[in-house]
Amino acid sequence: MDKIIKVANLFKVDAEIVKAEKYGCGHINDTYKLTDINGKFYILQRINHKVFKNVADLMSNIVGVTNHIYNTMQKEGLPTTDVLRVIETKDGASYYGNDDVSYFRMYNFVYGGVSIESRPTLEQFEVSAIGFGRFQKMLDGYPAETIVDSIPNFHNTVKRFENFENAVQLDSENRLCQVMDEVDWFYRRKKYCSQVLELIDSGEIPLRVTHNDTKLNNVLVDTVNMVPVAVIDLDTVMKGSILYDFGDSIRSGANIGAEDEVDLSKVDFSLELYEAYVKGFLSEVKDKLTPTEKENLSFGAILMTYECGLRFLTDYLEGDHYFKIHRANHNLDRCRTQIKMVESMEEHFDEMDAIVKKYL
Ligand code: ADP
Ligand code: GN1
Ligand code: MG
Repeated sequence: MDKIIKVANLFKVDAEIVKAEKYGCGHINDTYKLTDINGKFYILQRINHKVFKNVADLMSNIVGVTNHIYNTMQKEGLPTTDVLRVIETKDGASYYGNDDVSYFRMYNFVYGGVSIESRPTLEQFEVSAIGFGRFQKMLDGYPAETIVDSIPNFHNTVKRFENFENAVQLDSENRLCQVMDEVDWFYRRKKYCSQVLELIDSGEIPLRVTHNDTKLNNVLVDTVNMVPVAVIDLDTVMKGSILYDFGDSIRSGANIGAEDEVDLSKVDFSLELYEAYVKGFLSEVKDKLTPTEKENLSFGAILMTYECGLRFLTDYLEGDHYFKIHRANHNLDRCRTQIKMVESMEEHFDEMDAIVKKYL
């Protein structure tokens, strides 16, 4: 941790950083909670440079978006203490590092809320939906042309399927024989991949500035006063469909079990949780949705869950080099929960649509 503390003190902190500890459960970056000599906290992240290849562009996206949110909240007279902000280095840069030493950035520590990792209560999930819905509204009108794609084709499920097919063909780790059933399962649903992309291409679904990684633990919630505090993990803010943001929240939060639960009898899609999210999200954004977006909202949940399962399986086949793993078969376990979730959503699809209609 000495090295982390040394790096931390290169940033514009109020007082000397004296403690650093690993923090959070993200799958991509290395996150540290820092404490300065007066007991104040900060967040330092080692940016995953294999995933985010152009750190300068990535950070310019994040600085732009966080400034926009801060300014909007200030103009509206809303409290700004817990707004996510980039803390510069003492040299005035938004990040520190290079290819050799890796890349670091600092954020203020958001005190007012916590990450819920999985199994939210109905109320917590509704609050998370309000948080993501407000975030979406706040980005309405943000100049999309200033945002660089931090991961090109992030939610291009057709491309994701091609990557998956390559991994199957290469079978570089000799794991294919263990996952033939899962591979077959994804092939049987290949038609899902192009459905939203075709509607985007035909102009029926607009591209907006979206978060694209609206996992439950990426919104910090005040679980005492039951209010959303801050949307974090802004690495993937890019042009995208609102169906992606809605869908990924359902994928991660409307599960009665954890994303990596091994016992699949503990994993299932919950219509009650779905309803709680739909209620919160639509209370914020329903007025700006187009008819085609409304029609496809429920499918967005299936698509994002299918896509994430496909990505976990691809990573498993390629030797687990993308998502952080903490045990053998971790990505395979994650893939299997996504499969179970999709199957359950397919069974309940008409009820999901009825819930959307109820809150429109
Ligand atoms: P990853 O891309 O690896 O998911 P995140 O930016 O989501 O990284 O950070 C990982 C976790 O660290 C989050 O889920 C959250 O619990 C915590 N975290 C990140 N930033 C902050 C912050 N500014 N204040 C408080 N907690 C944070
Ligand atoms: C990653 O970074 P984190 O843990 O919030 C991933 C998401 C996946 C998610 C699955 C940049 O999210 O796309 O849906 O894991 N983020 C990136 O848990 O790939
Ligand atoms: Mg995260």
